[in-house]
Amino acid sequence: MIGFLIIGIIILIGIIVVQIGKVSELAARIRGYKEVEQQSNNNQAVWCMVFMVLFLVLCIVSAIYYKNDMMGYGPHSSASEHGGSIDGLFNMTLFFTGIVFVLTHIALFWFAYKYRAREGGVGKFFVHSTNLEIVWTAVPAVVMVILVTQGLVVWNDVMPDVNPDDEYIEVEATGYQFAWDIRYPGPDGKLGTKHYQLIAPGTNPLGQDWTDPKNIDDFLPTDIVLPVNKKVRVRITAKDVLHNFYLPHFRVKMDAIPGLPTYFIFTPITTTEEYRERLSAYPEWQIPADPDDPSGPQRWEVFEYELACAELCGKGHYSMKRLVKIVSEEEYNTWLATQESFYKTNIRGTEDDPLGRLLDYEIEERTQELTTDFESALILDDPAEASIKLKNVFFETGSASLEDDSKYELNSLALLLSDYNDISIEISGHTDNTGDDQANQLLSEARAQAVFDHLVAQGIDGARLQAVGYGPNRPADVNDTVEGRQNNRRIEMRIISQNF
Ligand SMILES: [Cu+2]
Repeated sequence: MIGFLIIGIIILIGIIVVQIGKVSELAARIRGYKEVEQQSNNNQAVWCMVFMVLFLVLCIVSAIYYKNDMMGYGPHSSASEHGGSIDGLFNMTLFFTGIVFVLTHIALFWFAYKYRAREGGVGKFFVHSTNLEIVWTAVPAVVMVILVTQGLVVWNDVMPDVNPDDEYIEVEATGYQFAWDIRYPGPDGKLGTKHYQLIAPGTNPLGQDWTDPKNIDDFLPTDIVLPVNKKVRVRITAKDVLHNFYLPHFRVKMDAIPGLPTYFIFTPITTTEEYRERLSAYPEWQIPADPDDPSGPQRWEVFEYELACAELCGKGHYSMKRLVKIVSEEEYNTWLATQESFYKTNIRGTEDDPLGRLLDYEIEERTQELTTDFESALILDDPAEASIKLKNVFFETGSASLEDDSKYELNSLALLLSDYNDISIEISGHTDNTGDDQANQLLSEARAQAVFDHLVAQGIDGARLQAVGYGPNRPADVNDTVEGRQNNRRIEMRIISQNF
């Protein structure tokens, strides 16, 4: 409806303009063309001057008005180390182009005013002016040289790759229609290899090669979290069309090209919290973030850095957003610790898994835990008081045959016993109280014996080991919950003698 009204109004205005034209034509016929034309030329010349002044004033006023929303001004000084030099370059370019902008507009409209058509006016005609040509060639050339040289200086400053001995975090960003996959290298600090033929939507979005150990700990987080004041190298690539990795607050912008990895190196210097603090001083940011909830948090309180795609890559282009969080080193490490590797959460144990074993760091963690338990028992006045649960020894249900995964814990225990070769231990089997007592008793004995046999097979002297079964008689937990019963079914060890 409103659309029709607007079209109607436009048609009416058109008719009015045509009618006014006809009226002035008639008036001209009455008064004489010359006089009307002169009057019209004078009017238009004055309007040109009015337009020029209004236009320039509007440009300057709006630039000042929106200053605090523009990168590089107000609260938006760069949040990265190199960003300042890019802002400087931008300001220098703006300075020169600003002068040209104002002067050419003044000249354009002033000439239209000054040299408007007049009765008997004749244009000055000249064929050639060497001086003029020198001036309009030399002045832009000098300005261009200044801008390009400065640009090169900044480019060389911003773009060099990392040195091999630099300390930096490498992160990978892969753009696709319409999102980013972010990959972190995990504890080994190295991103694993990929191959496009391994890409499988859902199960292997990046085509990681699971036989490469560097891939095993790589993780794909939702947000980009980075520690402040640490150099970051972003590997940038794309899976389908051109995208562009754009972090406006950090003055980072680099094309993501399928088949041609690019990179950008930057050092964030302002945490998200500090940036919010900065914004909080500006009235534009002291308004409710949600206009429908005036008592809710203010704009500055919910500010987040973001990653956007700056390439028009398709109809979902606008949705390629990821949050970027700059935090303290400490918070970063806490966050890192909560991230699970993609392999571990999505691949392990599936048919795509070529490995089927514990990861090195998990073995390391388990060994560490057992060693700590063992060594803290040793320093007790009576080490025999401490029962050490072998948390990672598992049996097949109802049987005394060890599951394959138990070997890691038992091998660690064997190593400990070789290190502390003056120690004898008791290995005890325990069950819950479900089922027949006699059967439970036998099962606990058989399981303790299985551990005994495994240790002997590892080269531990059987004389240092005692296998005992306690059946359900020494519960570690209650027997009326699933969890409690599970805690009761266990293998424990106890240091029973030590010959110093
Ligand atoms: Cu895109």
